[in-house]
Amino acid sequence: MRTTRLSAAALSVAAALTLSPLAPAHADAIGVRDRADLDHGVDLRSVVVDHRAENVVVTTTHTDLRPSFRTGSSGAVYLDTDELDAGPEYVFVGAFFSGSDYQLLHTDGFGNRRWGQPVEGSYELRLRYLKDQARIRIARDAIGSPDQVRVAVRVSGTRPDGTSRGVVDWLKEPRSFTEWVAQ
Ligand SMILES: [Ca+2]
Ligand SMILES: [Ca+2]
Repeated sequence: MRTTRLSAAALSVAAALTLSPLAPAHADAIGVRDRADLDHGVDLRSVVVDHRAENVVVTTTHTDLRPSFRTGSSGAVYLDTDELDAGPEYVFVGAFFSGSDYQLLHTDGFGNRRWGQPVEGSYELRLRYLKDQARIRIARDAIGSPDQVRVAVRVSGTRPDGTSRGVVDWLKEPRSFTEWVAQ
């Protein structure tokens, strides 16, 4: 009986791996796609979270990321590092145009009214316009060296002609997190 159960479990694991090779149970990296659903170059198309030994690296890919400040392109990557404390503990905020600034902040939930003090630690934003990517690297020890992390991503932009309000795109649903990514 015991052997049978183990076989069934093993088969089930094998089936799961076959069906979703990109999302094993204890992934240290995941990729999540988002639809082309925004009429602006900042339109979020995918997010990759890579939980490395020393850093958490989050790469966002967009439809058409451009260096001009007129795009108004920016992003907020919320990081959930503690399952027992509801919501995100950190947020990385930055503009995605050339020469822009960025910062890693403490937060107590979503929305800029919840944002708190800047985090002391090593982190950086690199913009790769030829690949339409923003790459965020955060040292694990800057965010309390978590065993696992998950993210929620919000991007926004403005129209060059200034005739319409800003546009916003979340990864999947607003304020929704990816799966946990273990180190
Ligand atoms: Ca999108
Ligand atoms: Ca939390």
